[in-house]
This record gives sequence, C-alpha cells and structure tokens, in this order.
Amino acid sequence: MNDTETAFQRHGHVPAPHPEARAWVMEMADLTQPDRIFWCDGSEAEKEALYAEAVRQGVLIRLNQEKLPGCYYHRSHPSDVARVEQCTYICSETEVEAGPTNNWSEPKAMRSRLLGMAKDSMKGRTMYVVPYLMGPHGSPLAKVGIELTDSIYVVLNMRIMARMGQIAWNHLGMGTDFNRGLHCLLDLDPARRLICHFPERNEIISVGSGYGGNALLGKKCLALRIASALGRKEGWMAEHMLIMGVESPTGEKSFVAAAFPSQCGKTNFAMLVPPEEFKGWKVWTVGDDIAWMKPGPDGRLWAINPEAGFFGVAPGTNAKTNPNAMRTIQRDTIYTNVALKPDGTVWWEGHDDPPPAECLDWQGRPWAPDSKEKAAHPNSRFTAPMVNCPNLAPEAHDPAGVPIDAIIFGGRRPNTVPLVFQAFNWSHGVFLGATMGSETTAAASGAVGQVRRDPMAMLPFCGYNMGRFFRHWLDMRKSIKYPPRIFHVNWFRKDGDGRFLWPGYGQNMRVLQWVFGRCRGRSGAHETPLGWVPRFEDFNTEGLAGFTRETFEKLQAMNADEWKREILQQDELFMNLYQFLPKDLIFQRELLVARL
Ligand code: SAT
Ligand code: MN
Repeated sequence: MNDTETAFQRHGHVPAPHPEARAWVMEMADLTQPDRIFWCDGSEAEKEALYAEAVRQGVLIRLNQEKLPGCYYHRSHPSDVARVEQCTYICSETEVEAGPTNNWSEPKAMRSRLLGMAKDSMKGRTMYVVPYLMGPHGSPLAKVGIELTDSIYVVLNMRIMARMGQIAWNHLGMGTDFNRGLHCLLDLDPARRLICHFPERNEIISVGSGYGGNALLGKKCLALRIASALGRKEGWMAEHMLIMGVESPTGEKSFVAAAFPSQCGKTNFAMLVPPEEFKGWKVWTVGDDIAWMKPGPDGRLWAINPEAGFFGVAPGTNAKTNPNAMRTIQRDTIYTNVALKPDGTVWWEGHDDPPPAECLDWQGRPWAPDSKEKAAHPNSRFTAPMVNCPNLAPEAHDPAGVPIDAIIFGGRRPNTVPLVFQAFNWSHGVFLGATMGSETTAAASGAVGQVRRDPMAMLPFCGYNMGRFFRHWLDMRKSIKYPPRIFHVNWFRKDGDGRFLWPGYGQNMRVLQWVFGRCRGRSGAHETPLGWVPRFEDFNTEGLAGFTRETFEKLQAMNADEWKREILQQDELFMNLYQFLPKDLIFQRELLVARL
C-alpha cells in the first residue's frame, strides 16, 4: 500500500473492489499526488457531504432553500465558460483516422505531454474517483466510465448527469471494458487547456478547464467522441440527438430522435408541451442531447439516452419557451454563470420574472437593468436530474431503449431552408444530415452568427474521420430492416424584415404531427427537388392565429438562387473531406443539382 492509499483509508472510504480500476486509480494518484482520494459511492449521504464541502470551499453558493430546494449556484472562471474546439484533440494512431475536421495529435507524444502537466497537479487537493454508468443499468448499450477529477463541481455535476457510484461498479462487474478519464483543473490558464481523446485506448485526458463539455467527461468526450468511434467498430451509432416520444389521442406512440447543433433548442423541443388545440396529444422526453442507437432483433433502430440529467442553456428558458424545463429546475439543480438575486434565487435574460432591480451578474459584479452587459452569460447553464422532468418517458429507464420511427435534422438558418421536408430515402436522409448548416452560437467560443457546416450536429463531437462517419451512416442501413424516416427542419427562417416566420416552441408540435403522420403513411405531401414537403392542406394550422397560407408558402419556399449558393457552400466541407467521402453522397449531390 502506498502513501496516497493510506491517506484515503484514514478518511474511511471503501475502495473499489475492481483490481484493474484500482490499479489505474493508484497509478494516476502516484502521478498527480493528491492529499486525499475520495471514492464516490453515489449515496444520498455522500451527496450532502459533497455539497457542504463545496459550499465551504466557496465553489458553490447555497441558493434559497425555501424557493429552490436542493439548488446551488456556481460561477466559473470568466475565461472558462464554453467548450474550446481549438484545444480539443482526437489522438488516434493515425491522422487519417481523426480526419480533416478534427485536431489530431500523435497519441504517445500527447499522452506524455498531458501526464507531464498532470504530474503533482493535485498536491494539496482531493482526487475524486467518480465511477459512472452511461445508460440504464443492465442495458446492452450502456457503458461504464471512471473519471478522476480534482473538481468537486465536476463531481456534483456528474452525479446529476450520469448514474454515478456503486451502480457503475455493479454494471461493470469484473469486466474490463471501462473508459478511463483523467481531469485536472491545473490553474485554468487557457494556454494550458487541452481536451484529448484516445479512442484506441478508450481514454480521455482533460486539463485546464472546469467547464461543461470540457470537464464532465461522460458527456461530449465519452458519450459522443469516444462512443462514436466505438459505435463504428461495434455496429451502433452515438449521435448528438434528443429523443422524444409522441403519443396520439388514440394512444399510438412514436419515438423521434433529432440532431440540432448546440443551442438550437434541443432541450426545448425534447420537452415540448403541445398547444391547447392538440387535445389528447402527449409528448414524452427521453433525452435532450445524446442518443446511442443500435438495430434491434425486430429490425428497428433502438435508442437509449446515455445521460441521467439535463445540462441546458438557461437564457431564453421560461414558462412559454419550455414550461417543463422550468418545472424540472425548481429543485436539485446546479446553476452555472446565471445572475444571482439578493433573495438567493437566480435570473437570466429571457426569464419569466422581470429584470431584478439589483443582482450580481455571472461574474459576481453588481448588475442593474440599465447595465450594458448581460446579467447571465449567454452560455450559462442548469444541471438538473432527468427524474425531475414532469413529462419524462417511463421508457427513459428501460434497458432496451425505445424504437425510433423518425430522425430529424435541423439547424439555425435565417433563410434558404424550409420549415420542414422529408428525405426520399435513407441515403438522401444521410445527405441531408451530412450537409446540415447552422449559425454559430455561444455554446462554443468564437464568433456567433455565421453559418457553418455542422454535419449531423457532430462536427465538434465526431471522434473519428467525418468521411468515414458518413460511410458508417450509409452502411447502417444494411442492418436496419425498418429504417426510421428522415426529415429536415428549420424553426428559424426569417422574413425580409428579420422577423421569425414560424412561432416555434410548442407550435413545433404541428411539424411533429406531420412527421408522425408520415411515419404511418397518413400525412399528405408533394414531391419537390428538396424532398417531400407538406402542402398547406397537409399541415395542421388550426388555431394558429394570424398564420396564413401566404406565411406558410414563405416558410416552405425554395429559392433556386439561394439553393445554388447553398450547394456551393456545402462543397466547402465536401472538398475538405473529398478523399474520404462515400460516392453515394456525391451522387446525392448530383441528383439535387439535376433536380434543381
Ligand atoms: O458544454 S457542453 O458541451 O456540455 C454543451 C454543449 O455545447 O452542447
Ligand atoms: Mn449538445
């Protein structure tokens, strides 16, 4: 037994029984030299102790427990508020394997550089051992990860976002298939920030950031980057998709998976509340960010949500845009980088409450309604357990997952792209996903509001060569006897005066209803160069005040000049990937040009 081990034993925690995991933890502890090792068991008692410790350290502020029971508040370092794609690396054996859209670094050299940075970095600190399970216990799709971190904030977030503690050891048993994740805060210097993935080793090392997708290693790092690479090898798919159920008044249920880039309303869509006119229709939330999908023995595509919580964007969330989220975040929630009110509650731009007369902004500075800057950071977040969600689908806990009838791709596009259309077939659908574009948002650092290609919303999250990722999508068709129908949506189209043409939010139920009908061969459509589109009479506009046939035509309009420009823009990505691009996609492009 070495010194570190003795130190943690003095604190009375029971070490993991798993010999391989234990050996790796001890190896990392010898490297990072923490004063103390804390093995998380995921219990309620442990949760209380961790929150108390985080408050004592000033990492968290306890919010008003009468108004927001179990809720806490965190401010991250002002330079550490979003994912940083320029510091994110795929360290596969070869550069080709990472592909032209990822940063690549030679794994051996990068690994020793990272371990060098991690050396002694936990001196005087605690190393938390966070075993976690992605997916329902017992699911053949679920995966175990172990994150070692010196951030108590990360531990408490992981506790919400994943099934954490003993449950992970139970799932792992004596198996050796688990992801190794090492996370060190260092001094949060952006110049020493690196988020590195080693797909062949099933390993992640992240240093220099405490924020969201950079630090909660179960989320983007494991559940998307590493998992996408594993999925390609093992015949399944890890996708940046929400999962939701739609139930008709007669009790028919369909499940839908949808990919939109970060901050394009996945959480709002996943938790949608149908408008009043939709009596008897129900929407069920399964997940709001990630889907793991595998063909089932019945020939359909089955999906699980590997997460157990929501890491949602706070600004713009209110009782109108997302009433279910508002209910979800009233308790047991961690708020990050929002504004703090004097009564110990929180506020953000687009909150139901009017701007507070005074509060502290996300950096802790006094803020008043006449302040020039925003009170909450545009990428401020809530971390909330999914069990709080009033319309959580019971199937969210089902190890088998849910069968997917429709896949929806979408982006934030002020022009060019219609509200909704349907792909002719699977290959065409893959083409629609592969050519997706969206305006950039505050979820990643960098300029906001420029259209960039974001294939399947996976550009920042694909753990291998994007061209091969498209090939994998096309190949999956062979193992899915009853493939989901594929659709494309755009809630964000504007008129000449810059006003949104579509009300969005709950009204997106109308699009969902058309999709639901298409999956059952009921909704009508007509064929256009882009795909199948609803005619005005195919689309339910009942009760949608002031929405005319003319508005609908504008929303659905296909402008040939805009589409020529669009195809040229798509070419940029295609050129970049050219040598890896499946022929089918080039063929789909030719077909589109010919149809236009
Ligand atoms: O910070 S995260 O990467 O977890 C959120 C997002 O960008 O979708
Ligand atoms: Mn996301």
